[in-house]
Amino acid sequence: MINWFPGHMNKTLKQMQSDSKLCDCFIYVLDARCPLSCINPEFIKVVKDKPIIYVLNKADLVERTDLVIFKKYFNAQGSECISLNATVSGNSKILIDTINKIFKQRIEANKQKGVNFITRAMILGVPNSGKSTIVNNLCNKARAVTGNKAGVTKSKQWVKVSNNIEFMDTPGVLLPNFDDEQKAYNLAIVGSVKDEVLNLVDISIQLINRLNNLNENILKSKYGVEYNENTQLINMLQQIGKKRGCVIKGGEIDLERTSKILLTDFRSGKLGKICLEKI
Ligand SMILES: Nc1nc2c(ncn2[C@@H]2O[C@H](COP(=O)(O)OP(=O)(O)O)[C@@H](O)[C@H]2O)c(=O)[nH]1
Ligand SMILES: [Mg+2]
Repeated sequence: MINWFPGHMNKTLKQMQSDSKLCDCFIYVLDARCPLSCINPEFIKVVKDKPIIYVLNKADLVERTDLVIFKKYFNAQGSECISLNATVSGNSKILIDTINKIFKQRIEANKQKGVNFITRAMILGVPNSGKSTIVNNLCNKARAVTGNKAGVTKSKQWVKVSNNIEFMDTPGVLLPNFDDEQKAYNLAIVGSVKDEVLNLVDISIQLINRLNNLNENILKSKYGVEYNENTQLINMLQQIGKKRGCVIKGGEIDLERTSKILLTDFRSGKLGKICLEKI
């Protein structure tokens, strides 16, 4: 369904594996609307020995109960997990606190020796998960690139986000492999895959299907579209189009335009706080 080049992914993974040697920990930014779909299991294999902090970003777009469930899930794997609305200035500071908590012993041992130990982190995640927003949030937009450090690969630059924490300046962008079609669709729905390479009608049908399964009232209350088990999903999309005035000559519904409206409504939270995954 989605064009993806395994060769390209292998190259990215290799680069990240090599970059990961320069880092003490990883900040894996996930879209809270489909956290598991955002995870590339290959990455976890290549960096298994260092702490990963999972960030359920865009927490403002899902219910608290969903955040609690995913937090428990990642904690059970021995990882820290925080939820975040990175668009609110100051919120991302919780990441600094979490990193300091993980490396507390090492930081304090160094302090006693009079050394300000710098902890380095790589921020990574699928496109559009909020990586840049988080970094800008922590840097108050004035990105302080600290430049090369002795003993650190010259080509890497670091962004200072607190007095003892630096992020690798280029966030890692890694899509999961799309073997799991449902996960691929979730990513397309939340906007992690460029819309240009997608069939938006196909993606919208998938969204309608998920919404029907979650709660039939979502589409009913927003567009007045009723669902029963005999309803064809394409008919529901047509009804939404009719409701939203996406009619072309001859009374035909412009499904492409309808799909864009539906996806935009979902992505901006206008359909409510909705998590696409259940565990
Ligand atoms: N609602 C909401 N939107 C967010 C949040 N974090 C980022 N965004 C938005 O998501 C989009 C992608 O963010 P960006 O930082 O560019 O993602 P990146 O591709 O991972 O660097 C932007 O429009 C952000 O404003 C959040 O916590 N909540
Ligand atoms: Mg970015």
